[in-house]
Amino acid sequence: MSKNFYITTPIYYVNDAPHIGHAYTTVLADVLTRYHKLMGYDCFFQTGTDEHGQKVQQAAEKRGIPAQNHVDEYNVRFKDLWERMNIDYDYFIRTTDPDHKAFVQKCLQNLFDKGEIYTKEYAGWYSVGEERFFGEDELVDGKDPISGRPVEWLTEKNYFFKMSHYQKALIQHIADHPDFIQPEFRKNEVLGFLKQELTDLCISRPKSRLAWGISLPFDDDYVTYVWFDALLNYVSGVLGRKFKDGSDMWPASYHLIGKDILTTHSIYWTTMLMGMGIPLPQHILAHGWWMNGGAKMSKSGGTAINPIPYMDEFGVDVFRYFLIRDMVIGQDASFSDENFFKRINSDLANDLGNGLNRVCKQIVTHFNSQIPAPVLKDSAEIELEEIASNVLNSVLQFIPELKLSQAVEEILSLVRAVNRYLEIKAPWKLAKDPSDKDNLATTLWYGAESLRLALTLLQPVIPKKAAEGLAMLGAPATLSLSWNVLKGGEHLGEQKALFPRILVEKENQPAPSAKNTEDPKVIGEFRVCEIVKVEDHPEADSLYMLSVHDGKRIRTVCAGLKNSYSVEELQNRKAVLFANLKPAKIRGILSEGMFIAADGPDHQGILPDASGFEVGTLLQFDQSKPEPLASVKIKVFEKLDLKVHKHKILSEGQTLGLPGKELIVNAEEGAEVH
Ligand code: ME8
Repeated sequence: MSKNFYITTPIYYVNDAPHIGHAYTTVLADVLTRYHKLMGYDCFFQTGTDEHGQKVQQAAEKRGIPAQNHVDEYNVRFKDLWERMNIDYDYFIRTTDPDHKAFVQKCLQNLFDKGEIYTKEYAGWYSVGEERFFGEDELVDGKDPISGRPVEWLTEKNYFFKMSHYQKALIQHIADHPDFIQPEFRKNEVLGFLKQELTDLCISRPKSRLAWGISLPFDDDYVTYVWFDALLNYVSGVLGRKFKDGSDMWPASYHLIGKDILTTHSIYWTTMLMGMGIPLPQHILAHGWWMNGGAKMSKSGGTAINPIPYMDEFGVDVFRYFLIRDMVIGQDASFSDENFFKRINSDLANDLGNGLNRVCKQIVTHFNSQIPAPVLKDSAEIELEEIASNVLNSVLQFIPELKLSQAVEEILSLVRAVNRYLEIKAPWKLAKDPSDKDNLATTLWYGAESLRLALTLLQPVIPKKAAEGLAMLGAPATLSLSWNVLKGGEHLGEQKALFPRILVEKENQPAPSAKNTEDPKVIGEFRVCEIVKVEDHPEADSLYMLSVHDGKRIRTVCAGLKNSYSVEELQNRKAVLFANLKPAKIRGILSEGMFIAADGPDHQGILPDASGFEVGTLLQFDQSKPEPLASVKIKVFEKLDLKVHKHKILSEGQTLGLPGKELIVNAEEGAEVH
């Protein structure tokens, strides 16, 4: 199988400033390129600007400057943003480049000579906004069906490309290449469109109406239709370029586009290529839209969000992370501060940042900043290594399928597994007993090595932060997807707080919605219970095996509380159980639920004081109603953002307890609750 990868973004109109929508497609291409490089592919990544056509001419007119000056200034806005976002493209194409213009003219002449382009008089409803004619039956309330703006009746002679000739061949191509247009439902949309008869494509504009474009080589009174010009960038940009193995870059592996330009790519572009006898790209992938307040983010609609302030305040990588993690390719996604803060705090500050700090801090303290070599390999280590290997395999499978959001979620599941492992092994406790030194060394090495792999896998998404994290762990500079890369004796690098928590003011938080299925109030069954029996876990030194009465029955719960409480202290104590957690075997014992506990200064768990509540009571966040709850996986629980504020347990500004009676925990302000 060819290990070459040529990926493109749309070339963006230089009529306005770039926004998050543009940033998204470009980050997506960058991340995919970096993943493919990591997987050993030879890659070429092209982006650029679409500089001709009516929109751009109008933008220049509005500024009162020649179009060429306007595009020379505005394309730089995109280049600057890509530099700021650490976009490692190989070539930035501008449609005003002489090479591109020459190629467009060559293609036009070639099609004209072959009789694929003809001239005819055309009359129709013309939309200035969309730069195209619409049929009477396409208008909505007499207006442009896309932009809703007025249309005008125009009659003019124009040049047409025989697009209709290729309708059958295109349908056949889509049938023969089921993954040509992705996702599947977009392919079906195109096939649906192709059920109607295709018309021919008007590829010219009279200069009397639009002067800013590439002149037709066979009629100097006309310029080329901007889409015919723009689409050719994908080929003109790689003319004469070769991959290292000598093969041509065209056909592209992937055209990444937003769903707004699916028709131009899957119908205009493909039939143009067929007409010219050039092979079709391998895949066209249409992603959804970033929405703001329920509407597509767009400059004209006043809903565009400028990415720069987010990056200035919170950093480039966390912003890249959010874009990649929060949009499932194909679906729309909503951009809001709330979603952004939540995602960064839970995934990067809590899970990744904390895990890394925990491991590094212990290595600094107990091994003089030198990575310890693993000595033992018990079932917990075997399990963690297995999780790491499964995560790696899933990620390598998700990437070629372009399921980036899912890939990132997999990687985070490894990070969470490391945090769980650390809680079970409790290195801070092992450190207290010199006879546990081997176990401590093993625990810290396994924690560090798993986090090294997670950071390596996240590198395409957060290149700078991943490099810093890997340096903190003393990992070699060359990225490696193998296991067993960290070497005992190597020094840790500079230690820093990689992902500071974003502090969110309570009053800025939106009203909680009880319908949200990820809402802690709805998913969490926080039940007061009594510990009736305390035993050591037969297989894990750091765990207790507790028999717990939940008001209805006795359950078994495994808990890493040895560092915090003696057997006597736990006996007959009331605690709060996250009771609808999916039962899971912990080192051979089925554990049905988990206690909630605040993080103490030495990572010991501090149980809340539930003595004032009846056994069996279902606690709630302020406004939630108790209702039967389905069991949830640990992953879901870990996403809850529970914190101590004024000795109470808060989630999204709401307090856990009963109406008028709050649950109290004797932990420090801001402590995490797990
Ligand atoms: O269409 N959400 O340029 P354009 C996600 N020049 N992506 C978005 C978005 C949103 N809200 N808004 C824009 C053009 N995009 C032509 C393309 S290609 C030969 C010519 C992204 O400046 C998305 O990739 O209007 C979309 O397809 C592209 O920007 C449109 O950029």
